[in-house]
Amino acid sequence: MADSVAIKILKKHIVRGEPLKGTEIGLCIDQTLTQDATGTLAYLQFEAMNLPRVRTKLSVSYVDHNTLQEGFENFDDHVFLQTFAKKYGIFFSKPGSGICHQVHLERFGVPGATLLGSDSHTPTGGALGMLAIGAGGLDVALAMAGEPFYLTMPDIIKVEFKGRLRPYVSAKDIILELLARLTVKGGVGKIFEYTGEGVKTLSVPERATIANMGAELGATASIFPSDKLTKEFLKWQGRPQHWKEITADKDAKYDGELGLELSKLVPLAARPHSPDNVARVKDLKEVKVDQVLIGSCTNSSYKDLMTVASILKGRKAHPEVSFAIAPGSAQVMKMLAGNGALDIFLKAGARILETACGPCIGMGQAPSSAGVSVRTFNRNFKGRTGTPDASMYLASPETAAWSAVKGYLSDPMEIKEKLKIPRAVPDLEDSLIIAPSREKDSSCLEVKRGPNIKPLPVMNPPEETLAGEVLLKVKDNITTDDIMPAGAKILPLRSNIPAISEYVYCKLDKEFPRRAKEKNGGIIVGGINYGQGSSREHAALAPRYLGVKAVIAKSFARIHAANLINFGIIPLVFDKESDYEVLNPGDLLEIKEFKEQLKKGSFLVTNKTSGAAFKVKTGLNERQKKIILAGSLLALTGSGKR
Ligand code: MIC
Ligand code: SF4
Repeated sequence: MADSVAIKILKKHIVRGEPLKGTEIGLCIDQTLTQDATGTLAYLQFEAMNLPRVRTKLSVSYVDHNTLQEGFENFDDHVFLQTFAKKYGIFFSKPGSGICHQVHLERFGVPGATLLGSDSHTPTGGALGMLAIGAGGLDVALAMAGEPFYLTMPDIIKVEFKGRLRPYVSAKDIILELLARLTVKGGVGKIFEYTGEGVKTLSVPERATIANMGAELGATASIFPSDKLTKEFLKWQGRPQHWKEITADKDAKYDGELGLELSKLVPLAARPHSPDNVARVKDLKEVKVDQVLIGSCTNSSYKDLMTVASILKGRKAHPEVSFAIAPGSAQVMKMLAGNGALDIFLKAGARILETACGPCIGMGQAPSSAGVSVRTFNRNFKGRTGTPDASMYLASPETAAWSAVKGYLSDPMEIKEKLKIPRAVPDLEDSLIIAPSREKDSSCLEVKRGPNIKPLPVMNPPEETLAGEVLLKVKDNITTDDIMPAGAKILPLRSNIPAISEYVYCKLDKEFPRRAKEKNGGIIVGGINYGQGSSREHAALAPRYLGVKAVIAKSFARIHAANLINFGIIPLVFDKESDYEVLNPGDLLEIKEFKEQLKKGSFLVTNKTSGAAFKVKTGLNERQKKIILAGSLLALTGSGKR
């Protein structure tokens, strides 16, 4: 049988079901990663499973999101994570070590392995030829406990690259082109597998940029072959033994395919407020820029930052541009310091930021009022910068650096000189990565928890009649940033569900939490692709804490739908999309004989306010129905009862 790279890895890891289109499969997970903003909950959930140690081949706990220590909360969380990691057999990557996806690529990723991470950009690992998937913290906790990870068998789409990028056009422009063609929902239920001659011209960090922003397409994963360039990268990382060749068979079958001629691409940018709102940089030259930020898990590799250094050498940032650079890892930072690039940045007038997510998640660097910010990041959702009326453009490091110099969004193809990127001299840096305790019995080790770490809420099973008011009606493509915003003020509450629930939907409707509590919970109505974006399970758990019982939408994003089910909120899909139009906030909805109707998977909903009735369905399988009936996945596994 001729297989794709994805199918080869899937076949080695499927422990439940068959790789048949549309059916549920259970995957054995080799590696997990968590980051601090989702990690504390994931580990509290793992703890509830009462196991002495993780059962994966490798688990890593990163601190990269909540690194601003304005109060005791974030540092307390770091201490919890570090002491937890030591006790339960998990590597701990300290703040300053770098952004989880960049560090994982450098130090831990293995071709052919499966990786599950409690961060939606985990698919970055696909650059190494691993099957890397983002999920909610509870799914990652279960994977650490040795349980399979369940998902609906995705379609495998072949993306064939032909030709080679021209100078000053980069991997970011490739993925922006795909976003322009496919939109933010174009990848839902799909794995993109990259093939073709063009792939051989892209190094692992360039592949990582593309795999990273597969998340913006809504894809389950993105995967590249593990070839000579992968071998070179791993050798360079001092891990040649981790390489093995994995390429697609010649006649491998795919569920769909598309092609891209790399030599035809030009620099692109995603305009506010969606990563698929793409235009040619050349056509945006009137846009005056107030801020340029280079970094994030999309574009902070050695290659990216040396490209920036080559452009900035002998040049200065425009005096009216606030310019900052955040290298992706301590390793990258050290190499930049060693080869003079840091010096170039400083001379160009750049501020050097910590090796962390930083401004990408609203931890500082909020733009000025109505300011224009050009960033090499992956998400430009409204308000994500921290400034509600700011405009964010997503672009390549080349475009960002050149725009910083010019003061306007500027096409780097205008630059006449050749890019000069010195070959990297390996200079590994692991001093911020702490290995777990090797003791066989670590039961005596203490996990330290500060007062911000609150126990998980208890979630009760559903009632016979599911009834509630429409608490909120929202439009298409609602993001988890809309549902549960991040930023320096709210992120420190990630370990405290009662406190963070006060911010649910606060940017769209400040009164939502009060109303939800007053009405004793209720129902949310949404449009297409509800819950796109991050994997934060807080976007399900906090609404659940406020009493939300169901979300009725036109369609859902994969990770958020799974998170809703895990926390006992039923995701329901309109049978007829036109029924969305006639629902109003405040309508009282009722589903009688809920359990009976759940068995069938379709429900009759009565609108007690208008007197009308309409049908909704759920694609839930038997396993997921059991979770809903138990009240939550933790309750089902017996670890949610106290
Ligand atoms: C993001 O980029 O939105 C985040 C912050 O990394 C999230 C995770 C989180 O909300 O903690 C993600 O992408 O999953
Ligand atoms: Fe961090 Fe931004 Fe990457 Fe999310 S997208 S992991 S916040 S750098």
